[in-house]
Amino acid sequence: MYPLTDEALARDGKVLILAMDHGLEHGPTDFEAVPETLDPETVFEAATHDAVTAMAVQKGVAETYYPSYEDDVNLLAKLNGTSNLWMGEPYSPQNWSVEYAAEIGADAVGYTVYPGSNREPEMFEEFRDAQESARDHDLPVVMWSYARGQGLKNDTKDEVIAYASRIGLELGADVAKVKYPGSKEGMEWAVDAAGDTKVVMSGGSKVDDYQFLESVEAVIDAGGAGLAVGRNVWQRENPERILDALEKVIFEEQSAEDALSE
Ligand code: FBP
Repeated sequence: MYPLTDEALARDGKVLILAMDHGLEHGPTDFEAVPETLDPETVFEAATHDAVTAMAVQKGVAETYYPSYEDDVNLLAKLNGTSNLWMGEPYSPQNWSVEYAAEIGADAVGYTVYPGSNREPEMFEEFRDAQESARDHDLPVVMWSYARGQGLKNDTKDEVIAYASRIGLELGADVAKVKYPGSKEGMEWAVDAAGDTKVVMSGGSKVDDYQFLESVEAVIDAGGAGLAVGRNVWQRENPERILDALEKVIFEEQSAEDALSE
């Protein structure tokens, strides 16, 4: 397995990706909870926190806002993405090339695949090209691996999540980002199935501090590398406080309770 470049995406083998591609994936309503977050700079500021190992954004946001943050933030170029307005079978077109992402200063690339979609074959082929091109540029690859489509609707059964993380290994991702299966045991299976591919949990919609940190603690206990999170950080009025707690749970392996009590 290709070595995950620690400086690019991880610290001490652990990962905390701050994702902000929601303007494309979900639309601007995601920013209503904290209206200042409609301005991407607000989220880039949050990403300067020591706990954040990379920030995931789409091309337009990277082009416009990343130059001011390139000294303080690692860029994870989210290469593909689709809007919520699209009602077809799950599919995510590529919006920028690996070459162009590297030119802008990307430290890593991210790519969504929807195993189980009728359009899975196309997505696998497109992922192949992006993954091989990322290898040429020495950029680690994060796969957003979401089994979705036809009969599968956001399925978080243990075997589906373990299958999703395994697909990350099979197709050559350095990190597989999967939905939380709901238990530490489910996550252990996903971690084991992925072999040397690191597994991170996808944040999901906002929940209270303890519930959120408890799931992150379970991921770390299960051998997961960490988290890729958006709303559970920047939909909070004080993102720094939750990032402080995440730093304790992910990098210092503290319990959710201890991390919140300080
Ligand atoms: P959240 O932590 O806010 O769920 O963000 C993680 C993420 O993968 C984003 O990169 C992406 O925009 C979003 O989730 C997509 O989630 P879904 O396809 O389930 O709506």
